[in-house]
Amino acid sequence: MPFELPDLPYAYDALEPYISSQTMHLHHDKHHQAYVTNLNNLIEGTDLEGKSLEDIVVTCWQDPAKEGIFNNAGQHWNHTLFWRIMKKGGGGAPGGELRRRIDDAFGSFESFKEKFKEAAVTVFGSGWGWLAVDGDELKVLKTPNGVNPIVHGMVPILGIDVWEHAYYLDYQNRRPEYVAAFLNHLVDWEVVEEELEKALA
Ligand code: MN3
Repeated sequence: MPFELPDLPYAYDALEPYISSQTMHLHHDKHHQAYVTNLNNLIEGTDLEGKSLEDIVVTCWQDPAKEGIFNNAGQHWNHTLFWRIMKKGGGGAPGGELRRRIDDAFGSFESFKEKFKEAAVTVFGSGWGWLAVDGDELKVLKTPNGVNPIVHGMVPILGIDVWEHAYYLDYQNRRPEYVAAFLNHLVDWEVVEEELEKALA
């Protein structure tokens, strides 16, 4: 069964005015679709066919012969999480266990936001900013290109795409504004909390 592009869990214009329908169409229908198509073509007929996406990412990490597979598999994983952890009318602050763990790890939700913003804004070139579970702890980190924290043994529960294709039409070079809009208006903290529960299970 080849990998498939997941549908967005909301309409293409649901995240306006923070992310335009035009960006969502290009980003989901063209960029994410291309990662899925390339991944399927690259693994067809190899021993990776039929393996889970996580297995493929971890197996191909730092294997120069499998760099193309790694990049496309990582990006398929990353975008699949990215669509799910946003919603119309998102933002605000998390509650429950997630909030307790954020306060424990970063001192406060405000300092978590500062740390996450700094990580995402300072990715040099293309990459991702993350909140991830590392053992029993929450960590903020950034990764280049399509690298996913699972290669470092962590489980990401929130991620922001800071490749220019994610924000250039809407924000041009103003990446900090895009990251702030993501945190303040788009993050679906309920889904992030579900991801935390899965990661700790
Ligand atoms: Mn992208």
